[in-house]
Amino acid sequence: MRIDIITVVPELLQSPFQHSIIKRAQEKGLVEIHLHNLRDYTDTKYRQVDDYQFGGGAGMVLQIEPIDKCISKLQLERDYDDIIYVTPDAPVLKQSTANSLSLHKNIIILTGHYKGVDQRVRELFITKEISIGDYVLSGGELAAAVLCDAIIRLIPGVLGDETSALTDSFQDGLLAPPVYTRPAEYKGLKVPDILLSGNFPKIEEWRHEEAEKRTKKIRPDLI
Ligand code: 6GU
Repeated sequence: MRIDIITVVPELLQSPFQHSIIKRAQEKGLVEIHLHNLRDYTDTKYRQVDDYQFGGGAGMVLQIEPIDKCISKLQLERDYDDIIYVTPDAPVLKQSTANSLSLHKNIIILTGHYKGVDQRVRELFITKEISIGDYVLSGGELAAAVLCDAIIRLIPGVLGDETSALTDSFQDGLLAPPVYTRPAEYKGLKVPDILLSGNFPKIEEWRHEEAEKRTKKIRPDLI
């Protein structure tokens, strides 16, 4: 899979992809991530890519021309399955969205900053809009990092144990059950006996029940 990210703050997107699972996914050749600085696609003085909004109001808006130039250049080189704009005024990211995006070959992610992008960008180029939750971040870069992480870990071969993504919270519509490791007792707090029993069908049953209990308590909206 190839992911092209268009941003005015590429620095914000460097570290998130340089560690752990996402780093190894790139080393294994399972994903390529390319950052594009929107300011490289303008000839204007001071490399300005934003301007005041028509009609007045606080906040700058990213202009269509540099975005057009950047996306058009990328589209000359390959076809894209989706051109995604990350923005708080969009449907919220779900595990099912990440699942289907992980099957794509090439995607572009456009990140907004300031007040967002000129509406015509959304109408002309964007095929999918995604928010990562009901709160506002100062820019779309961290949201793009979250989205990429959610997608990349699902690409076959990225996680060592192929089944581990399948037992994530949300994969079956439930939160994950509690997990424990050694020691079996710590300051009087014991690991549930069932997990030490070696009875794997019973353990699976227990985990499912705990997942249901947890979901009912913390996220009843998921039931
Ligand atoms: Cl995608 N961008 C920004 N700026 N804030 C957000 C968001 C995105 N998703 C939730 N809040």
